[in-house]
Amino acid sequence: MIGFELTPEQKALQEKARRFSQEVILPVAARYDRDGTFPLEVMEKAHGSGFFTPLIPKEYGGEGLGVLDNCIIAEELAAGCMGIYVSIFVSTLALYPIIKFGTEDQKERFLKPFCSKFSMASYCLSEFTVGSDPASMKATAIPDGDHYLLNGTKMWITNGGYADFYLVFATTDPGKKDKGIISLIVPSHLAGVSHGAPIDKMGQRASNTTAVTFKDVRVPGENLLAGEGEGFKKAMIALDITRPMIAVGAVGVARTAMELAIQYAKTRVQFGVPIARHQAIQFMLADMAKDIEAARLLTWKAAWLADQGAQNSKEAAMAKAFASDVAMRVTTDAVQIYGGMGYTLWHPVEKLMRDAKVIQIYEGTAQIMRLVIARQMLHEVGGIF
Ligand code: COS
Repeated sequence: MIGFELTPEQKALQEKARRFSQEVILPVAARYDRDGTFPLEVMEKAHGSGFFTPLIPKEYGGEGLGVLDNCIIAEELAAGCMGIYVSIFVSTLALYPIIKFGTEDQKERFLKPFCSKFSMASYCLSEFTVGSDPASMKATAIPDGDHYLLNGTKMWITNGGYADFYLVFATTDPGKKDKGIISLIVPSHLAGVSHGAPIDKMGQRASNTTAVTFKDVRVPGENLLAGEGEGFKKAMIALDITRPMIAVGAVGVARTAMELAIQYAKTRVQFGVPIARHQAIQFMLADMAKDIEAARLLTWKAAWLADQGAQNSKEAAMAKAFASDVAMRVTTDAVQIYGGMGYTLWHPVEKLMRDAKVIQIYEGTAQIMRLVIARQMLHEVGGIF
C-alpha cells in the first residue's frame, strides 16, 4: 500500500516547523550569512521547540519521532536557511548512535541532560587528510587502564566550537583500517580538548565549522560507544539514517529558490510581458518543480525504509546524491532567472546557490554516494568477482 498523504500529526509538525522557519529563522538568515557569526539565540529556541532531539525516545525527554517525521520538519527549517538548519541537525547525527547503540548508562548520562537543558553535540569523523576514506583516519585512541588516551585532530566539525560533547571516531591501530576504529563520547570539558577558530566558508555561513583537537585526552572506558571492529560500521549506519535528513534539506533550499524564481518571473517584464510568459523561463520552472518533487519522494522513501528498520544505504545515497544535485541546479537556474539581479547581494538567490554547493560535498560527496549506490547494485546481482 502506498500513500502520500501526511498524517494529522505530521501535518502539525510541518506547520510548527514552517512557522518556526518563517518567524525565527528567515528574518535573521541574511544577517548571519553576511556576518558569518553563530545564531546561538536561534539554536536555543530550536532546542526549546524539540528540533534538536527529534529521534530521542520520550522516556529520555526527546520527541520520539521517526526519520520520516524528522525529514518533514527538516525541509521546512532548511527552506528558511540551510546553514541554520544544519547546525540544528548535526546533534541528531551525533546522538543517533547513542540512541541506537548506547548502554543504558550512556543514555542516562548523555541523552537525558541533552533534552532537559540547551545543549549541543558534534560528530567527529573527518580529518584534514581524511574525508571520503574514513577507514584511513589518523586520530588514535589507545587503551590505558580503564581509560582511552585520545590524540588527533578532527576537521570540518559542525558546531565544533559549541558542542557539550563530541562523538569521536579514532583508531586503536591505523594498520587495521576500518577494523581498528572505535567510537568514544567525549565531553568538551575534558582536559586536552580544544577547538580552532570558525572556518570562513563560501556558504552555510551561519553554521559553526571548526577543527577539534584532542591532546592526550583521558576518556573514561564507560564512554566507549563502539569497540574495535564496530566503530566504522556504526559510523556508516548513522550516516544511512542522516543522509535523508540532509537530502531533504537540499529539497528545502531548492524549494525556496523555486518560489523566489516564480515570484520574480511573474513581476519582471521583458519584451513587454512578464518573463514567466516566455517558454524558456517556463521550462526552467517546470524542471525545478519536477526535480524537487522527485528529490522529495526519493528522500521520503529512504526515510521510510529507515523507519521500517530496513537496510537503506542505497536509497539514502540516491536521495542525497539526487537532491543535492537538484539543489545546485535549481539554485543556479534561479540566479539565471533573476539575471544580473541574481548575481548581486541584493536578492537572496545568490545565498541559496552558495548554500547548495556544500550539500554535494558534506555527509558523503556526490561521488561517494554514487559509489555506495553502485556497490549495492552490484552486490544485489551477486557481486563483480
Ligand atoms: N552499514 C553497515 N555496515 C557497513 C555500511 C553500512 N552502511 N557500509 C559499510 N559497512 C561495513 C561493510 O559491510 C564492511 O564490513 P565487513 O568488513 O564486515 O564486510 C565494513 O563496513 C567496511 O566497509 P567498506 O569495505 O565498504 O569500507 P570502505 O573503506 O571501502 O568505505 C565508503 C566505504 C566509501 C562507503 C565509506 O568510507 C563512506 O561512506 N565514505 C564517506 C564518508 C562520509 O560520508 N564522510 C562525510 C563526513 S561525516 S559528516
